[in-house]
Amino acid sequence: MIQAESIVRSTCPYCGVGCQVNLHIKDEHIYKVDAPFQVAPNYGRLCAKGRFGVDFVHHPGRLTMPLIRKDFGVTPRQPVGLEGFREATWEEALELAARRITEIHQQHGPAAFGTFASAKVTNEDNYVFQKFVRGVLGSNNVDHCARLCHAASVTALTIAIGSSAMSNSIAEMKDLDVFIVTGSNTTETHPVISTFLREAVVNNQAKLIVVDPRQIEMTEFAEVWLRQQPGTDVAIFQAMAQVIVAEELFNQEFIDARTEGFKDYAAAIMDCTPEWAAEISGVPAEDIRTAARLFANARTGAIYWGMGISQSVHGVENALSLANLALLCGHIGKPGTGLNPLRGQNNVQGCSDSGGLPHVFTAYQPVADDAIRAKFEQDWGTTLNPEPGLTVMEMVDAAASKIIRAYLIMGENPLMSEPDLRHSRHVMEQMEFVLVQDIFLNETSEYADILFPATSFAEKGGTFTNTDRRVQLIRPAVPAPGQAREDWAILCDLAKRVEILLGRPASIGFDYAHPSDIWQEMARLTPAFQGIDHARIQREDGVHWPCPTPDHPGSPYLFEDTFPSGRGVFTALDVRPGAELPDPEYPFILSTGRVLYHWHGGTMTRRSKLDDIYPDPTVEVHPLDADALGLADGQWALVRSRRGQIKVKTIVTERSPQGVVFIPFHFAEAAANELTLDARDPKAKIPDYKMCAVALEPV
Ligand SMILES: Nc1nc2c(c(=O)[nH]1)N[C@H]1C(S)=C(S)[C@@H](COP(=O)(O)OP(=O)(O)OC[C@H]3O[C@@H](n4cnc5c(=O)[nH]c(N)nc54)[C@H](O)[C@@H]3O)O[C@H]1N2
Ligand SMILES: Nc1nc2c(c(=O)[nH]1)N[C@H]1C(S)=C(S)[C@@H](COP(=O)(O)OP(=O)(O)OC[C@H]3O[C@@H](n4cnc5c(=O)[nH]c(N)nc54)[C@H](O)[C@@H]3O)O[C@H]1N2
Ligand code: SF4
Ligand SMILES: [Mo]
Repeated sequence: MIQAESIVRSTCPYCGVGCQVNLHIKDEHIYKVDAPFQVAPNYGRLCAKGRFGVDFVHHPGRLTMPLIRKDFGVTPRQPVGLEGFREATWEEALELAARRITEIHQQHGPAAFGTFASAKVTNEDNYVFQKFVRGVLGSNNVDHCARLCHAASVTALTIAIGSSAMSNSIAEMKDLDVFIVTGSNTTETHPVISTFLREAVVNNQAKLIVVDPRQIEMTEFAEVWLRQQPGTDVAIFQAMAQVIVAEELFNQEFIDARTEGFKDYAAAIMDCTPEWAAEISGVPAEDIRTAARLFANARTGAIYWGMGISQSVHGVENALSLANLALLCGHIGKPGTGLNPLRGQNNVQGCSDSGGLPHVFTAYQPVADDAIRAKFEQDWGTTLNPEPGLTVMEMVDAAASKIIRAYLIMGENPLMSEPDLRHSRHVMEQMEFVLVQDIFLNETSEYADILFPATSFAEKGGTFTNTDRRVQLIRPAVPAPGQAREDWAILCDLAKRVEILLGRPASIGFDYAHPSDIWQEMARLTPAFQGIDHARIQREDGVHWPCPTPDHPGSPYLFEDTFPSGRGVFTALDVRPGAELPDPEYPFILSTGRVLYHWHGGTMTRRSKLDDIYPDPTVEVHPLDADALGLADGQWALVRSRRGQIKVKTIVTERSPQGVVFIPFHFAEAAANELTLDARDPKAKIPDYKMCAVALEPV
């Protein structure tokens, strides 16, 4: 029941910190947001986005009716604004979508579908999404933005220790001793976490090692800042390991008890001296030694990382080089130690946990495992496809070669977030059917045949799982705009219609009364969730999975006694170059990423008052480069790569090193991904968003 004036507890819809918020409601409007002081993970703290950025909920651009493209069926399709769509009833839109999906299924089979789950929607929404795709369409082609995000970290951690989630909780941060922050602009991207990390330094004399090419704010708190050339992390971290081995600073007891491959690894990295790494990375050898000694001699040592590590053609090797360090020093499995990829989206952990990945059901149970598949088959009452599906960028490839003919997209904006947009757009133009489910019209849904209006986080119930695996509730606080409906409810209706059109004898089950029913089904099929239900999350203000039984306390930190794969594995690594290096024609390295006030493709923050604070697309240019180019602060610059060009406003700053320019990817009118390169890590298939070659000139 929504009351006239009330305060509704919920979870911030932006980043993976998962701050708890109080939404203050009057006349069906959120007029203020603050945070409860006694509650983890944020204890009263919020950043600008949580506090001021949820006004997108009431933006007049919210989708309120199902929309059908006026030139339905015409290919190649062109992007259209709202005027290119006509309003439809749910009945008509669902029926038409179900019919097209069924036709394509009958003609081309399950492989014709490419589907995008969403790190913005709830676990329950995502569970239903993948149940529909796997159980009804018979396809495992379901993936989401995690592929563009921590895919390399996930692959690396799976190799090293057999699990990919962050191993420690936010609550441990204030008690850190020594910690590394690398490839994470924490103050802008996980702002509330950054306050806990900074407190560890300021209040507890913890020592921070920052490894980042840009002078991000965290460097102000660092004991050591290693400012490397982009893309040279493996050299630095392997040289740190070499120092630890050469000076015998490693943890022999831990290595003997918990790891394998140490001898070979130690022998293989003998020549990777700090001097060798200095040559490759530009970081002074002595600083690498200092960092290595600090980390190895720490009482507890933790590593936090972000996209600077993961989004690289050698992202898996970058992350493996971090795992090696933790294993070498035994800095894992205790409070305040561990390997911590900071998860980005509010529910990116949860989307993966709920089965939004091509090779696994819920909580990483492989689709290729006969026993696991049999469990789901029995529960759902159908047979399931044992072949792992395609990843995001492989779906683009498959669509380009006409294997995939239909895209089903829920809560993602690939035509802003994928690299080399010109290519992605071209593929989109050729699709036979595009179904999008979103809260706004965005750059992707401009290509949709049918657009379903979804409710936002403020209008529905369910759970998000934050970066430290804490499952938390969202609650309906304001009414849905117009006829917008919950994502799971839309999917259930669609799935049932497709089942009937496909002539299925019985439904595999899409009759849920409430998101808690969906959670119950998911928990029943997922050992790690069996001790969690909505009532318990409400009682305890969030529960950390794994939590196998109702009396289990939940798991704030992992790997105390063992790793999921048994022993931790060392991997000696080769240093490999970036995919596209600067040359005389394109003399600068382009690094892309984020700023505090905006979110990804800008769909939400650019419809918020935050846009007044940061209204224009920008490029950071070092003063010496700006001088040479004749570019002044505030002047518009044309930035070109081999793929495209954009116009952005210059910020002259030493934040980016000489020879490197930084562009945030939040601005549709100057999308950074017009410039980026679709070069991927061979194992994780993640594109490199942190290094391609560009040229700049004043406009
Ligand atoms: N305000 C805001 N916050 C967000 C988001 C947002 O869009 N806006 N998005 C969320 C999401 S999904 C994610 S994944 C996270 C991402 O969070 P971050 O990973 O912190 O975000 P990026 O801006 O991509 O920052 C990458 C960092 O890597 C550094 N870097 C660049 N090249 C290299 C390199 O070669 N090596 C190393 N070691 N570092 C390098 C950059 O200088 C930068 O500090 O943020 C989340 N939080
Ligand atoms: N150049 C460059 N590109 C990058 C990156 C980079 O660092 N540089 N980073 C990559 C990374 S790490 C990520 S995670 C991706 C992010 O890429 P995306 O996930 O594609 O980006 P978002 O803009 O977050 O898209 C979320 C969409 O969900 C919608 N939405 C919000 N709430 C709801 C809801 O409740 N229901 C529904 N149905 N929809 C909803 C929003 O309106 C928006 O359209 O971008 C990647 N792309
Ligand atoms: S730190 Fe993240 S979760 Fe917390 S208020 Fe900011 S955007 Fe929201
Ligand atoms: Mo991300």
